[in-house]
Amino acid sequence: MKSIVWISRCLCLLLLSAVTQLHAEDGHELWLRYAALPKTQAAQVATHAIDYVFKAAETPTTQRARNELALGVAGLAGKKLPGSEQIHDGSIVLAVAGKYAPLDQQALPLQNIGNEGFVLRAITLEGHAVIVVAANTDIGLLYGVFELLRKFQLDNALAKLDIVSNPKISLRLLNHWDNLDRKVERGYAGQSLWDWWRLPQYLDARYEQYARANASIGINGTVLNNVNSNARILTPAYLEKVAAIARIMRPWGIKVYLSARFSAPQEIGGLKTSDPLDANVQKWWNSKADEIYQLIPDFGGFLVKANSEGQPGPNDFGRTHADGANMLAAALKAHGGVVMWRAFVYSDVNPEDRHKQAWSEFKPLDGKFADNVIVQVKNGAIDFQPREPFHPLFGAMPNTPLMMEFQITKEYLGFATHLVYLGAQYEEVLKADTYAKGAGSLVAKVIDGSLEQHKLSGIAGVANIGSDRDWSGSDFNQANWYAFGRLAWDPLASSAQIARDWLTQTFSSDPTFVETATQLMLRSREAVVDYMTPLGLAHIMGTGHHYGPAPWVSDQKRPEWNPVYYHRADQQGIGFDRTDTGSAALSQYAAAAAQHFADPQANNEQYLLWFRHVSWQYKMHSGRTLWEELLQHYDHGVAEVAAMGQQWQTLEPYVDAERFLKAKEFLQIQLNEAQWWRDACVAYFMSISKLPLPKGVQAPAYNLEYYQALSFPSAPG
Ligand code: GCV
Repeated sequence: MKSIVWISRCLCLLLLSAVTQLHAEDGHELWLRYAALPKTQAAQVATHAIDYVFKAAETPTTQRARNELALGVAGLAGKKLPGSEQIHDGSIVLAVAGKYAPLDQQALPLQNIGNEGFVLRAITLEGHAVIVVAANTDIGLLYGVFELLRKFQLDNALAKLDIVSNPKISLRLLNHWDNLDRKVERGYAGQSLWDWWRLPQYLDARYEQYARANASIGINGTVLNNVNSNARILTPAYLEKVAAIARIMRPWGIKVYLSARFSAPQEIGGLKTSDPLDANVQKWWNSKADEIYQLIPDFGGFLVKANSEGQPGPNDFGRTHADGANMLAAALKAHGGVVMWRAFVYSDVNPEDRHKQAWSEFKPLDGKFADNVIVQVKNGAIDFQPREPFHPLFGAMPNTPLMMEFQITKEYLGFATHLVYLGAQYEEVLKADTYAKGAGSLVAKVIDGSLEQHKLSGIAGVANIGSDRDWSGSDFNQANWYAFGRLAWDPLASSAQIARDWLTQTFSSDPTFVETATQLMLRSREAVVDYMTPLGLAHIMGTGHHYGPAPWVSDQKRPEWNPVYYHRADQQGIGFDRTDTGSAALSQYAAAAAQHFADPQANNEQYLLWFRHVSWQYKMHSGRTLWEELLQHYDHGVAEVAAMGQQWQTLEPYVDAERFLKAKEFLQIQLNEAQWWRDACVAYFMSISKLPLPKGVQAPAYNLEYYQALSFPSAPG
């Protein structure tokens, strides 16, 4: 049977490639394929890329910028791009400020774009119509080249090109939850990229490819190891390996950072304590920092998970998070390094609503952190759920720079096989209004530092990258990596436009393809909310591995690890009362934000069960009861995935066979699992509410016991 399936799959692939005449691709090239453009577009590029004139110092970074430009033009327009000393009509001028007097006289707005920005402009220079890519630094130039190549693929108006761009956020980082044995915590794309065993002698070609891909979307830092960290990463042998990776990242403008284990002074330093106020501990970290900077002069700094889920931290010694962070910050200060201190803390011995605990612990520390500390806050107060209200710490710590932590890997969103475009989720959070300083105090403005004029600003994405050929476990998961980078550069950008850009670069510029696939991606986020956790439900997935539904689980030692802690369903109703009659977590938000989330008049039912416990008979805006509405959402979620599958089917003529079939098969997995989520949750909530299914609503395929008995000892991640 298996071999019949296999043979028919191969035949299908062969047939598809014959029909589509598109060569098979495996996703390895990401969005940097530079596939040949349609004729008229290619001709346009060719007229704007006659040759290039280089007016900057030769550095490893400018070398990469020139190579990239040549590679891009060759692929897109089928044209060799010669270098030239002389400017012609159609030259591309690559220039760094101060290196080319005629360009400096053009009064380009270079003073506004800092060290990483660029100006892309079609101008007349020395009597010739040219496109200039100008920057203050070589890295700005590299970013400008990537943007120009993007424009070649997306834009029809190259003669009017006029872009002034610089990143709004200074630290734009990936966080790898990669262990030293190459297992990736919550990773669904194979092993860790970092081959620690063979480093530093063997340098896998993928390190450079990784750096290039990140640079192309403006990511400028990477934390190489898991926040549940192993102190061994700080030993001399490992630091040599880290230094080897750093050398590859450097020309692409990417700094390396490490997750530091707070108890390292005891574990690898032979000290009796790791108390941050102990002079010997400070000394140990100081000399560790000196050692690191000897090897890696541009080392970025430390990321720390402390006193969270069993990790060591300053509380172990009766000290605060600020004491711990400041001690590490002091060690890094002279070298220009930063400490990213995570606010993801909650404790099983603290009876307070988990939603409230980070705020309760960190808010009193506002203003107590050193100036090279930034506090890293997850987008929501629980844990990367399909939908969460923004974390109440955003807007609540005006005297402390806060950075965003998004999750790109889909721990709670169906792992690698579900198609869920996270750009939509990121945009929702970034554009949420904290009302901290009145209307318009967007989360984006908190983290880009503009709301409180902080110099330090940052955003991190928990990476979805591994050793799989397609890097991210599916082609569509690459879109989440891409969207993260683009939103890190410009947190107010449109995720819909980013999806269009990604689709064009990754698959095809055909307008029918791009529009249909964009719609598919945009509906995917709401679909997953509906088939997993509609109307503000959260954290009702399988225990430990987090795969599949398990709203019935109530036997975990820590109360807040039980799904029943979150949904609180009983025969009368469902939801977590976080208003004043309950945990009062709502009061951690500014009044206007709280009203938006939980006022029944505010017409916002997305968060209903997150903030309120309501009767099954509660009247929704639709006129349905809550019970009916819940069922309606579950059904809608499944129907949406079915519709996404149908939409994808219509796109077959535009996509190469291998990637088409993979997405098609994954969408079928997603449909089966969406149905499973819906059926298991409906069966469970029915058993609690004791309510019948309204007429026309399909009964779950199996009884509740069937779903409860499923087990997945080998689930990945
Ligand atoms: C790295 C959740 C995840 C853990 C993760 C933790 C964190 O609890 O399930 O795998 O640990 O978040 O963000 O620290």
